[in-house]
Amino acid sequence: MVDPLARLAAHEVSSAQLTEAREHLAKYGFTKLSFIVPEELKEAVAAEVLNLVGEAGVRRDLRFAATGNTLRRMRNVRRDEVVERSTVIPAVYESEALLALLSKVAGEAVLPCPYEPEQYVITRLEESGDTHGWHWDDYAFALVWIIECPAVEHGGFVQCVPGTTWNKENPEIHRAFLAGPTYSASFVPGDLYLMRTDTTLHRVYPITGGVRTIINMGYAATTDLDRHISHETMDALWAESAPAAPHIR
Ligand SMILES: O=C(O)CCC(=O)C(=O)O
Ligand SMILES: [Fe+2]
Repeated sequence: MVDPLARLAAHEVSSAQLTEAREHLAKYGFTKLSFIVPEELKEAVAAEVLNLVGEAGVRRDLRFAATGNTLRRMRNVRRDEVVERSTVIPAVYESEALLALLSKVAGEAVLPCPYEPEQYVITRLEESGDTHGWHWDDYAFALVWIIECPAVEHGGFVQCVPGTTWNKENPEIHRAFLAGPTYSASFVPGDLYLMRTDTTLHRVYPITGGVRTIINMGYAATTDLDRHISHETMDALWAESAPAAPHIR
């Protein structure tokens, strides 16, 4: 079998593709990036994700005051469990070849997240009403790999409001909606997208059928390394056993 990471190092993308992606990211807060890795690597990552989510996933059903009490109803596998049980995913996350391509799309350095629990997480939406509700992320970028996804009739598509910022004490997400247009994008298994997640309010539309499985790889911008970042929503989200409604006010 060909080593999927060797394939990644040799993977070529055109400067036209990178330029188009950079412009889309700057305008819409996200860009589809399905060309950024070879198909063999997508297959290897998908195989590890599906294996992990079957073995180690934990159901969550939480609301967070820090994002205006929006819902997280999902199954997750945390970063530590991924590291223990897989080989390809941790290596891909740190791949210099991938980081260099992402940095070209972002127009600035895209760096591994200094806070390990936020480096990657697997999320599966599997029951009617499951959703990753409106939120911003703690770090600047997310690379999301779509492994399984229902047809749009059953929800599961991504919505976002670029150019918005997160005040954790007073999130005012309704004001963020009024600040600019909300964009919606659907993806299919095998797609990847990059989002500027600290300044793009985003969610996954609730599903009414099918299964949606992704792995989200979180990355930092240079400015994230200098400022203090609190991790309360993510720490609660990925806690060992989901506590009863920890953040409801
Ligand atoms: O599932 C997605 O497409 C987005 C996931 C997300 O926003 C997150 O994990 O923070
Ligand atoms: Fe997010």
